[in-house]
Amino acid sequence: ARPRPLGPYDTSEPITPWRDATTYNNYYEFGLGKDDPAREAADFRTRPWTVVVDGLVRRPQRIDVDTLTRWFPPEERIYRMRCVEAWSMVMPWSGFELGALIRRVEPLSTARYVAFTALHDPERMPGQLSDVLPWPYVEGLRLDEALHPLTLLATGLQGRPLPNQNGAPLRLVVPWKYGFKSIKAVARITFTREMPPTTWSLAAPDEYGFYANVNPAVDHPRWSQATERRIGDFARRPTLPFNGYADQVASLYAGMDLRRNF
Ligand SMILES: Nc1nc2c(c(=O)[nH]1)N[C@H]1C(S)=C(S)[C@@H](COP(=O)(O)O)O[C@H]1N2
Ligand SMILES: [Mo]
Repeated sequence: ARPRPLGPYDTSEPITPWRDATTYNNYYEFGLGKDDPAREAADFRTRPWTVVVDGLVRRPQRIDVDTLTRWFPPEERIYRMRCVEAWSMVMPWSGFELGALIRRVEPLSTARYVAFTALHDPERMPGQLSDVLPWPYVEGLRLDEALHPLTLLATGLQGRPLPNQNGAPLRLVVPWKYGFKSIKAVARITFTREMPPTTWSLAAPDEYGFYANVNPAVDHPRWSQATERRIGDFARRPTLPFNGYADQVASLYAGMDLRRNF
């Protein structure tokens, strides 16, 4: 098949091979090693799967994940992904804009943030038997970040259903932020007035902030963020502000001190 023309949100950079994208993963619910999730999540059951939408919305509801994809047919978006550990990939996600779901549930005017909660089920996610992180994994966005057209809920990768190790059946993708913001196995989406807690800022507040925008000028306390290793490449490459999406998202942070709000 002829490749589809690239859209305004796509990168034309070479796609990370399937094998790397599905065997080099961070997913602490299924182990700490990069190759643990591919093995340990192999039998994870992702159906039935209900997403609870609640908090400050006019239409709180429980939605089956297959209903979501009927409402919002997934499209492909080829995005860069930059982990805070200074490696990166190029991922062709299938997904729909989180904004489409947000508009459908009608947030109240008091809603300022969106909180995400991953599944909490230690029998199915054995990593949750260890206290390496507080469980469940939680993340959050400001409402305007959540509404940005780059922000996706992904259900597929490289034209296939999302592999379990990449966050099936539903995973957030926020390509201008470090990878840990892109929470896997989303089970609950809650609209809040206050900034919600996030797993890595709870675990290590001086290392990981709420915003976590990719920023080559702000080093992690233990390593530089100025460069990254694209998985599959040998040489390192410079890391771009907002992971190369500055034209599209920098205005969200106008007037903010991004060294303090890291
Ligand atoms: N629930 C959950 N989501 C998670 C994580 C996790 O441990 N648990 N790890 C994060 C981190 S640190 C990264 S870099 C990305 C990795 O996504 P990938 O395995 O699809 O490349 O998932 C993020 N989402
Ligand atoms: Mo990460």
